[in-house]
Amino acid sequence: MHLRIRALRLPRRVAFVLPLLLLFAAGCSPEHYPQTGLRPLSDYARIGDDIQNTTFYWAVGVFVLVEGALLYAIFRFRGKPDDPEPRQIHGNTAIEIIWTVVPALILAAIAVPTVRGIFETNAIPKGPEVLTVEVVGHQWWWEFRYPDLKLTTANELHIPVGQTVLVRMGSGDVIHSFWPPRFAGKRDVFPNRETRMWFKAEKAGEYPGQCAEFCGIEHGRMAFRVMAQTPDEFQAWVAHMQTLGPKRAAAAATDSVRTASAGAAVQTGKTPAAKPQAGGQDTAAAAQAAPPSDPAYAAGEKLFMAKGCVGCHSLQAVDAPKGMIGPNLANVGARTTIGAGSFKNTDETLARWIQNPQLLKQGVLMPNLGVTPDEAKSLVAFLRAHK
Ligand code: HEC
Ligand SMILES: [Cu+2]
Repeated sequence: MHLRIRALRLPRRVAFVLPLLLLFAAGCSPEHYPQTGLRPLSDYARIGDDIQNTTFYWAVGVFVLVEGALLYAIFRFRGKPDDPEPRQIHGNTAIEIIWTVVPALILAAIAVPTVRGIFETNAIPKGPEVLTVEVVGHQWWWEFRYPDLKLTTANELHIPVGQTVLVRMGSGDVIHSFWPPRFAGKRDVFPNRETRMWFKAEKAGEYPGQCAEFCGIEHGRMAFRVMAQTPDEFQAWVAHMQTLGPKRAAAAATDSVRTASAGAAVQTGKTPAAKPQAGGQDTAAAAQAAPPSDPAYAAGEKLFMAKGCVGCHSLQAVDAPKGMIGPNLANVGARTTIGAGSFKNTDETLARWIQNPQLLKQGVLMPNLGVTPDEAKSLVAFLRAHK
């Protein structure tokens, strides 16, 4: 009687648990949660993904065989009330050899690609086509430096599709972990020690990344975005960023209309007479020069100095000083997010951030500087023009 009731209860439990499991699995949808390591978009990520798949299929095979044998034995040899006691046995050399040798062979089959993958991912790509990026982890944001291009930016890593990127990583404070899941697995980032990874992105797009090592109160808001661009788009971005140098900053400060040629000079490393590059860049640089005539911009610029923002933030992308406490703001006006991927970069959030960063990101290492709403408006106008 008791047994019959339990047998009846089982389907109800299944009916309850199954939808829950389905709901759970729906949470894995890569469209809504793009921060996934299961859809690789680089050669490096594919190495890990292939090993994971190999291991997974072996595991499924083992699961089916073992559970199948178990279920078969349970049903085929189940006891009935008046069965005699079965024959008692002890040990079976043949079976023991089989269940030792077969798993050993399976483990070897998994170990070979795994060890090969470890060596492949640890190799350092060399050659003129390799783009080196330095990643510096900070509490709680990411600094990206391009030593060969002399560029610095923050929280948005621009890379060209189809070109191998060598990522050399370090930390300005505690241990972090750099994790751009579509392109590579997690790799720890240490103070005073360099770690590396490399990858060649396969598809243009904007992809999320995240610090993956608990590093303090705002670890959860230490995200970044990978902007994978076509080679042409990337070159245009580099050319534009190279107009955001110290000369441009100086020229803008004196309200010079010649900013465009100064920008071009930084870009080519030659005199201002050097031939301008693509026409679009000159207009971009000219647009940069325009804002100083806006009174809000001028007021914002004064506040940026007076409130001490300048002590923690650099406004030049070219040859930016190292070891700044806050993110580089040379192109902050163009970035999609602020607060290391935490908030959309709208004028409203930017103003709220400047007035009270602690309110948006508790414990953040940017102090509350007592900026009034009006002052914040001017600072937003100033920063928005830096793009
Ligand atoms: C003591 C150093 C310090 C000072 C002074 C400072 N900041 Fe910051 N700022 C930071 C740090 C650190 C962050 C990064 C916070 C984070 O995301 O965890 C930051 C972030 C920012 C960001 C967001 C950047 C991004 O891409 O996420 C903006 C904008 C900004 N600060 C503007 C200002 C302005 C304007 C002032 C002056 C009113 C100022 N800061 C003063 C340290 C400072
Ligand atoms: Cu971190």
